[in-house]
Amino acid sequence: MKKESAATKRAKERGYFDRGPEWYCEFTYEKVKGLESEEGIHRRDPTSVILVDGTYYTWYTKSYGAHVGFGTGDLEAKTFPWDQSEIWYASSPDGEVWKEEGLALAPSEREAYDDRSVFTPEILAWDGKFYLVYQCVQHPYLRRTKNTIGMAVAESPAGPWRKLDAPLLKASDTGKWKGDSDNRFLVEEKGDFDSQKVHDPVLFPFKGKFYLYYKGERMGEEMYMGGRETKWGVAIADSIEGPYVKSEYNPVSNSGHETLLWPYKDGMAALLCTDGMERNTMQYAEDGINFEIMGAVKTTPEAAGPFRSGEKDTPLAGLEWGLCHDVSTPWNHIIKFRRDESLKEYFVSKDTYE
Ligand code: AAL
Repeated sequence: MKKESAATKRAKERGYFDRGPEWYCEFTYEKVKGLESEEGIHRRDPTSVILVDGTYYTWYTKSYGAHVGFGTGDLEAKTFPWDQSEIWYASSPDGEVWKEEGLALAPSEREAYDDRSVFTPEILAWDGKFYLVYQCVQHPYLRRTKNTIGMAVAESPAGPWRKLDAPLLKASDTGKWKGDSDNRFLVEEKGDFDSQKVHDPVLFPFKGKFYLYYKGERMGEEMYMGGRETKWGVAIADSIEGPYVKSEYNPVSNSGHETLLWPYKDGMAALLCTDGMERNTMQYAEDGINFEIMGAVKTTPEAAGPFRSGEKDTPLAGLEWGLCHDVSTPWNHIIKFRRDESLKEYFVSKDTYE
């Protein structure tokens, strides 16, 4: 009886050699005019790209000036590139040349849940209206600050935007800090995967309801096999403005950082990036909850917002191109990614022989 290694058994169990390259791709990147790196300004975390009456639109985090981090003693000091941010939007006739149109959302008046920063948006065009979901921070912004997710609604991409009165989603109330120092790693109890932060919201109409996927960050966060302890969750609502109820199956990923999902057939496809043992894997969940690994890629666009083409007959049709950010330079800026098809020639498909 031929002996089999664990790797061979695993490949057989998971059907590695029964599949073609349909879940594999690489990416190319290019600068886009109008959103290039600009001294003194951060532009990052772009939304998906939507096409409205022949024009492309995206929304993104915009902030001004350098950040100084925490612990300065000045509660007004900018902590992160995404602190004291606004959400701006841009339009394009072709996805290549972009025009910064202006402000979409600013933080609210002091004391509001989003009075410090509004950032990391995502967009959904639904039933003739436009919905932005985004991260909110209420002053002061400390290491232990818990953030929320907000929603704003408009009749047009140009706004005006109406913010909901209360956050759409909050971090879970399941952890317990240890002591009073502003150290987010000192905990009595870590709590759930989203016990400190709910980040990177993205909203889909799905199976007759609304699915709000998001990244959770945990109090007392640690580093495991492939990076930070960041996982995705989903909250589900019957109506688009909520209430959103977190799935009892959360977390729905064990890895990943910014959310990157798109509809495929009757389910949800995903590409996990940056953190965790399953980073750089393509995943699919027919039910939108139970994701299975479908493939692995070399690299991923960071904080990607794919063009929402509506195509969903092939696994990567929803990932043809889009915008993402480049945070490798002093001033974060937005670039374009494109799925690289040229590699297909390296895959010898079965019908090549016949
Ligand atoms: C982004 C996102 C969230 C984080 C920070 C700004 O890429 O993951 O928004 O808070 O980084």
